[in-house]
Amino acid sequence: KPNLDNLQADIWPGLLKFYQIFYFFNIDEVPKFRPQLKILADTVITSASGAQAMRDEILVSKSAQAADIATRPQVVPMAGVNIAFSKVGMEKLGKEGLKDEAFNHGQFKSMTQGEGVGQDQEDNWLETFKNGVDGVLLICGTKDKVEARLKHLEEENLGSSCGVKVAEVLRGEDLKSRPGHEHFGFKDGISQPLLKGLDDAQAKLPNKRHILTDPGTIITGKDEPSWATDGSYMAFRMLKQFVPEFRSFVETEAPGLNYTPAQLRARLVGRWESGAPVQVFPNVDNPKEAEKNDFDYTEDLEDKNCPFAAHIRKTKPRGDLGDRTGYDIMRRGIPYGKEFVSGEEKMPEDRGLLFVCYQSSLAKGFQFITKNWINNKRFPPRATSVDVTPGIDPIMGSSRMNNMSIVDGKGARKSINFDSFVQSKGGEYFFMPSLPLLREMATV
Ligand code: N7H
Repeated sequence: KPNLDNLQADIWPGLLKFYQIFYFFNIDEVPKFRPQLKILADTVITSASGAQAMRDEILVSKSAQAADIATRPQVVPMAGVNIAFSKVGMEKLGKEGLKDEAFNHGQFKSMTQGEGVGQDQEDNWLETFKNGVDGVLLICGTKDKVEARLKHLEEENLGSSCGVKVAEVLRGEDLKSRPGHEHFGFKDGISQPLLKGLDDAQAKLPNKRHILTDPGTIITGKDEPSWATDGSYMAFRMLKQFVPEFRSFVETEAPGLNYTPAQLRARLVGRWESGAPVQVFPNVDNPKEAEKNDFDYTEDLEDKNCPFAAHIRKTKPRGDLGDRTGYDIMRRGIPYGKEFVSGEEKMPEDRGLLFVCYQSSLAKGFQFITKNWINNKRFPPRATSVDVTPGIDPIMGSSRMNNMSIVDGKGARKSINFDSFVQSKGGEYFFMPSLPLLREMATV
């Protein structure tokens, strides 16, 4: 069980994010930065236990984060801060020896240079991420407080007199008209691994999955040097979403598949826009069951309700793999850019997801899911027993000219083709150290 005073909060239980700033930086002068890092570790960084206390105080209404905008005034203004470092950043601060190969190669190499994980187009990457960054500060909470916190940090602990130089600042915000949803229109953040010893009470609640995940899947422990205990690898990805393109694709394809556009959309993701799982509610959305997560695919061998390639079946195959855990990620992203308005022309807006996930091994987390599941047309393997090739995840599949298998509204098996609706603008792999490790890095 991790020490909650040592663990940074975004890993678990998660920093609350109505608004978030990602402050990417490079360390120019280590001796000047070290004392600032000490101050950050001692007085600024939010620990898991600190966040738990904040949550109790802040969320007057249990459902405030997901609830309608009208309930927002119940949220007390707040800001939480976490910090993570790339391989180069860790080394500058004297910590070598983390074992994760993808982390050590960096994301640019892993995702663009043919190591088989993804097919990111180098041209679409922000220069900042091509060049690499040493670290990132995550500042999360309510807008005014988060902006004020950044201003304060820039005056006190960041900047040239503190040995750091800003590389890129990205801002994400919960969608105003549909809080808790992402740009394609779907409720996000419903299904997360529940950690043994930490989430046991949650796992007993109605609608939750009762399966508990070993915390070692998300939080680093025995497979890394002892100084890395109570940390986690963080994969950050800036993922641009082509929303008008996604919507018009669905409108065009739905009639030929004997579905309404809403039914087809639900089958591409595996949940309706409300969040209700299409596996359990195949015909119409059921917003009352938006949070339902205690379902499985075992009884749906012919994938009539939920296509094998649907985003959530690809990324979390549940019973398709006999419910083996060990390949879980803790997702902590936030949308960026303006909300879609209907009637919008194609491509006017840069909008998408500032995707973040935590895991104790990128090889078993982000990289594994991307390579072996999302972009593997034969996954999940159970499909082969009914002679079906599932195809590529329609939400995250990275290549051009993807296709997936889908049973249409009249029960006929069909195949649909699509270019990806999400484009990577780059990112980086980071390590998020425990608070004691931050203090060690701050002192030599
Ligand atoms: Fe995904 N989307 O809007 O379609 N995702 N995702 N994701 N995703 C999920 O269950 C989305 C991405 C996972 O436990 C939901 O909380 C979009 C990457 C996993 O059943 C929706 C993007 C990776 C789950 C979306 C994106 C994953 C999941 C349903 C990028 C990993 C949990 C809400 C722009 C490599 C599955 C929910 C489970 C759920 C969407 C990216 C993985 C709506 C738009 C890169 C593991």
